[in-house]
Amino acid sequence: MGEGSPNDGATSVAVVSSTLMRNGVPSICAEQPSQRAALFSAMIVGMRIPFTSIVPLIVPEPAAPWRRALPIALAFALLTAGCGPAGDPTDPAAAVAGDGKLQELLIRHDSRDPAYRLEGGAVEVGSIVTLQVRTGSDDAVTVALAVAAPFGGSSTRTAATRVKRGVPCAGIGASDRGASAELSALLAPDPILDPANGLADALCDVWSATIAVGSEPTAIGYHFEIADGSAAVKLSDDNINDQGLGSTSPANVGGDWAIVVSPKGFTASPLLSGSVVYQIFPDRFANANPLNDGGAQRRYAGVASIIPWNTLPATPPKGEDFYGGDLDGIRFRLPHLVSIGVNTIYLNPIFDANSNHRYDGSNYLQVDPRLGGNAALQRLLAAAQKLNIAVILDGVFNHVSSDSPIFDRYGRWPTVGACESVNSPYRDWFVWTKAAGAKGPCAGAGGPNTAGYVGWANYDTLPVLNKNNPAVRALILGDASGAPAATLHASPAGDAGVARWWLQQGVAGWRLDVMPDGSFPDGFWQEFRAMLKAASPNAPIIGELWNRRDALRLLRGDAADATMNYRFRDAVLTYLGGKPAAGATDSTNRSAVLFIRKLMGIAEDYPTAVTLANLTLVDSHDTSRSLWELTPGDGRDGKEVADNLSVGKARQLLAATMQYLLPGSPTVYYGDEIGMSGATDPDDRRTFPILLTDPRTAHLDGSGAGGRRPAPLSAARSADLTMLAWYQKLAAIRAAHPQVRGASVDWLAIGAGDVMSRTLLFSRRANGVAGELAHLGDAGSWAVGDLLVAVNAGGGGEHLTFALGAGLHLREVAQSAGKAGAGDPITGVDVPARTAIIWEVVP
Ligand SMILES: [Ca+2]
Ligand SMILES: [Ca+2]
Ligand SMILES: [Ca+2]
Ligand SMILES: [Ca+2]
Repeated sequence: MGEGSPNDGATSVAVVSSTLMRNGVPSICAEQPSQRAALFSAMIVGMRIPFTSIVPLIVPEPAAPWRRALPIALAFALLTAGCGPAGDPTDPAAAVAGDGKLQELLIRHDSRDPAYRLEGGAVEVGSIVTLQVRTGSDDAVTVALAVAAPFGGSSTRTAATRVKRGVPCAGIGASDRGASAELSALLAPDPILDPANGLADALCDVWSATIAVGSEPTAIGYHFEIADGSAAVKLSDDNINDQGLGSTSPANVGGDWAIVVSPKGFTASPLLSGSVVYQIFPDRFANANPLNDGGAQRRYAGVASIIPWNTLPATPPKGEDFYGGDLDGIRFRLPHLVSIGVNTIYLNPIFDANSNHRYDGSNYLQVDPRLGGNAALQRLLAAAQKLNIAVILDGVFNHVSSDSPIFDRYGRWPTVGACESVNSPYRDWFVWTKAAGAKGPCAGAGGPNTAGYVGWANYDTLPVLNKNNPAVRALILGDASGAPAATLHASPAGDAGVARWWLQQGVAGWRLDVMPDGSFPDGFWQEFRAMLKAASPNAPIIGELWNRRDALRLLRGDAADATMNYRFRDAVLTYLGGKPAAGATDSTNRSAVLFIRKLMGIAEDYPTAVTLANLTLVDSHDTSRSLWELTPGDGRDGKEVADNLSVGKARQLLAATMQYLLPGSPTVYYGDEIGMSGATDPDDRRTFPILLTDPRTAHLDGSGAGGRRPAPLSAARSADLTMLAWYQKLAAIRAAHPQVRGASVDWLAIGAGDVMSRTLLFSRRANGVAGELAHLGDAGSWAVGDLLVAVNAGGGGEHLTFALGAGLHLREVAQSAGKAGAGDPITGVDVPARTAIIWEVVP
């Protein structure tokens, strides 16, 4: 609950939910010296401004009594909600079925614990998933499983069956998949194990129910409903971290746990699995040919300008400032990409367009002449293929430019565009908004200027295509019937459709802009996938799926292969100390425990094939640069202060470590690897500084024949070759240890600070199986080549203890701070502030 949070000004606050509840009162209310920390959620209800939010907090004990650790408004809220120096309202001996009470501290479900969800993570069609829930023994009268299929729909309830009665609560469930036993106790704390709760000897029942997931790919949501007379609670996911532990509340405040159901045998594109992806904003990466930069052409209402390399993008962004980057420039810089392990390039849009971002394309079959046209793309594809680099294009199939020939709002094309006449052959390709007689920029039944149209996000430059129109579908998807291509646009592509036609030209696959947009009808992306995979089974399909709900709908094996994993970005940047993205609620929480929980929750949401393919990015053209977020200081001036920048860069090396050494396809936004910074659009789209170490590319700042002199660069904005060396080292480690491209990661330990620690240790084992752990003391379970990675995101050194067993030999492979690690890695090591250390198991 930071400053300016929406509950400011709330006149009434009710605490309705907590993972540590005692008969409706958060147990944290009682100050317990032995309780080192508690994680709880509260629902804040503002009466003046209707608002609800789940607020996650870590409250350290005994270092800071909870009232002092909390924002004053929340502490007051807890007090008014009945928190105070309470006694212990939970008396296990008093439990009775039918007494109208529930022992909420004993109620538990953990989707990552095999004792509670027997088939973890995503499953294939036809599976039966067994779900179990713990209650106090002979406490609850009814336990029901509520299932919503698809996720977010209405629920149907089935009674759970009691399968165990009167067993020690502490013996139910042991560890989370993918985490060591010691770490599980911190990742998924069980209140009965806290001596302060006096529940060590409590007895519990276990209830069980199953879900038959059906025969179609889908996403299923579930929660539990537990009742004893008037005491009725819902046990649902807790919204603190997706999946894993839940919490009880009168309402389903946190939402359902999710089970993704994928087709049988679903595998991601091998082209994408574990690839290293490099994202390029083409106008800003490299300008090989100043002669194609173009002049001051009219662009919508404005005029394009050509800007010298190294100057900052115009603010506010109008899309009219061009730097002259082109595809031949990318081709000349391919060796640089190879040096950081890149084998896939994702290009922001390249088709003919009026803006520098080119999300307003005019012609799906024509590469912008400013980029060198179709011939330059062919040269790039041929050169990339020689280096085993695949090229993925940005598919903007939702909308086109208002200045495109098929729309022709400005009357610049010989075609009769949809905006020009109701009799245009393209009229039904768009969606019209004004009735006859109304005003609008286009021709309507009442004559000129009597019709309006739907533009994406209300931008009038981006008329939305009507994807229900068969001709529009044929344009994108092709026409399986073999009917003649009916349109100007489709004619060069023939019946292939533009998506498949570009595959025939050597493009590997597509990133799909605004994939979840509601204007794509049901089944559109399933048809897109079937069409594309029939043409090329390996063609990657990457969705622009920002939020979890969209990902659950489109990332289950029948639409996209992978997403731009912004959830990974949020987790990494928060942990490393940057500001989380808008919408994140946990700006105060940067602990290793919460970071691990977030990554486990993401992995649990997706089939393994998706986890392998997901683009593990830390920024893109749509976000601030990660270095910007990780650097202390305000604004450009503050972030370019040398001391601040060095903190940010140390953290950036850790971000790269997470990208390159955790499961997924590390995705480097052009220039991250040499220390490019910048706030969000347009500042995240600066020009790539020249690498003076490579004279062959010294002219790619547009200073070639006929070019303009680039602006000088300050030291803070120059290419950082030390950072580049770290990316190159990570690429070399990745290449030498193929298990890094797999899905198995084991979270082994965190630093001495326990739940407040900023230090973590994970392994990537050569024979690793996702979710299965070696016993740490068992040297025999480790193999030569296994990797261990320690990361300390904090500003102070931390000691990390890990007992790997006698006879195990480790060799330090790399250290981001450039100093040798102190201590004995077999039993523990000091990890300096903001440092990553990587070891491998040697004979
Ligand atoms: Ca009861
Ligand atoms: Ca959870
Ligand atoms: Ca150029
Ligand atoms: Ca025209």
